[in-house]
Amino acid sequence: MTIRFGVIGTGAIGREHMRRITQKLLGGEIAAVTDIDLSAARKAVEELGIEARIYPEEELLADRSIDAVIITSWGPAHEASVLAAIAAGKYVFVEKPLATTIEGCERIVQAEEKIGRRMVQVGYMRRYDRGYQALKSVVACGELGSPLMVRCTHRNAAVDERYTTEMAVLDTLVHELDVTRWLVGDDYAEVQAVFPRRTKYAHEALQDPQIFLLRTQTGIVITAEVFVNCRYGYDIQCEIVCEEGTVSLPAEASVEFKHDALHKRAVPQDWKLRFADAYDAELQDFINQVERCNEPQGPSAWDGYLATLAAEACVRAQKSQGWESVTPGISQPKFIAGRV
Ligand code: NAI
Ligand code: NAD
Ligand code: ISE
Repeated sequence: MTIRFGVIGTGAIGREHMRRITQKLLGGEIAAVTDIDLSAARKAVEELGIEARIYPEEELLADRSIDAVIITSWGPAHEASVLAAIAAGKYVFVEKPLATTIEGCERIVQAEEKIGRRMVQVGYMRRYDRGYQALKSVVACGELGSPLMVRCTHRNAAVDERYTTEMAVLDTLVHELDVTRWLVGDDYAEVQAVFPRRTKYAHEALQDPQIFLLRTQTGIVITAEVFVNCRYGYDIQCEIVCEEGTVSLPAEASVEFKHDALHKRAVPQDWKLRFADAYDAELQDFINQVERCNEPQGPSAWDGYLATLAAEACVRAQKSQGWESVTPGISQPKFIAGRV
């Protein structure tokens, strides 16, 4: 059976996901597309040369021939689309963040809870990256002893004028907030933000770079740097320091140059290339599960809720510059496996 997808939001990543489902992955087709700007949806369909229908979101969700939706609109629009899709009985793959507010995430967790089974997978694709998976298995096997500290770096080459200080958390740091608790198997207790000197390349309203300190419930301390105008490219690093050794994210495969007395290596310029295999793997897994009428197995609405919960504490910490606690207001639904 081929899964018929509806795509909501045809910006940068919406078009990327449409292309990978059409040209690379097995078992899915893009059958319907919408965007708040319908001409953007039409352009995306024409560029890809597919037959998908183009209509407003309400009609897309009412279309019984659509099995699942991919929500790739901007973050603040996710909640309304996820809730409407669950109500229409569609499986949902939603890009991160699940929603930009804690209350919005709670409403989504509760909507799934009413149905009593998972319908939602969140696009925290790093869990499907082979480097992160290798890191997790080293920590889990216990060979290095318990993890004590984690050092993360998240750098983008540049951002545009619409990118704000809060987006450094809600749009960018959320990846570390999700993947680090998954790596070390522990939840966050408190967070703090520290602002270094600003780069001259940040626009006036943006604090860049930023550093976040996170303490987990068992006392692991994570330092996470977000620097979104680093100029030289897309650079993601992670080192876990344990009692008897350290383990680091492997450098991605890229050519090395030896030329003119220098030894150089190419740096990816954005997320599209750096995590291409992980995006393929997360969507293929989603398709495979939906095809078998199974619940999605990737990051859950509960994972999305916990990432936004920690993100909201980080936004408070940006303002207070003190420690802020991370306290869930709802409990984990029983049908979501009890893993961190
Ligand atoms: P974008 O700005 O390029 O595209 C967003 C699209 O959504 C635009 O075409 C816009 O017209 C449309 N849109 C906005 N509100 C809408 C609504 N209510 N209904 C329908 N369409 C709507 O943004 P981009 O970079 O594609 O990001 C989209 C989402 O993907 C964000 O949630 C972002 O966090 C996530 N993302 C995830 C990445 C990852 O590594 N997992 C990488 C890049 C983006
Ligand atoms: P984008 O701005 O390029 O695209 C967003 C699109 O959504 C636009 O076409 C916009 O018109 C449309 N849109 C906005 N609100 C809408 C609504 N209410 N209904 C329908 N369409 C709407 O953004 P993007 O870079 O493609 O990011 C989109 C999402 O993907 C964001 O949630 C972002 O966080 C996420 N993202 C994730 C990764 C990742 O590494 N996982 C990378 C990039 C983006
Ligand atoms: C973008 O939305 C992503 O998710 C990228 O992975 C991240 O590096 C970037 O900062 C975000 O804007």
